[in-house]
Amino acid sequence: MSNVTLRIDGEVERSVDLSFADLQKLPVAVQIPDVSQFHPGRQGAGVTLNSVLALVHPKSTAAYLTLHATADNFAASIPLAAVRDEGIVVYALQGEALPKKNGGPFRFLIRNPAACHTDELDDCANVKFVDRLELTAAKGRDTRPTSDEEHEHLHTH
Ligand SMILES: Nc1nc2c(c(=O)[nH]1)N[C@H]1C(S)=C(S)[C@@H](COP(=O)(O)O)O[C@H]1N2
Ligand SMILES: [Mo]
Repeated sequence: MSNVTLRIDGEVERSVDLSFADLQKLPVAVQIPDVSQFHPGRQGAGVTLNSVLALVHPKSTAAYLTLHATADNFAASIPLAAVRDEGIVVYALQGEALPKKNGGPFRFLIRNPAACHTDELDDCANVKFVDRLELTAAKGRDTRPTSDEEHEHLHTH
């Protein structure tokens, strides 16, 4: 089993570092056994964003969720209120850690994202290899492509 963790910090009462085992132990009611129900073509099991936020107790000052992927230096920062009930942290595939080819060990998914760069909650914010969920008062780091050209470049490099 993998011992890598997902950090949740920033404007919170208590930061946490969550492992595969920690996520697996969360109640059945917050588990999403198969994300392909929302995203045909994407695989894995996850937990609701709300269930992991409940562990850190966001402060009233937390207004943005900034998703960091150190692996490829990618980040997206989205309004917390809009994403709260939409976000999923994908962490498993067939009972094992989510493979890198699926964006693992942790991948963020929005249940119903808008097309790339048409909205704050777009497909580009479905951050792969995410290792830190940072709650911030203002909009944080965001490296998402803002034009078709940038988007094309990201997908071909
Ligand atoms: N870490 C990381 N996450 C990322 C990206 C990236 O380049 N790095 N690209 C984003 C973009 S622009 C899109 S459209 C989706 C593509 O997800 P997919 O590979 O599952 O189709 O991942 C998003 N998550
Ligand atoms: Mo995208």
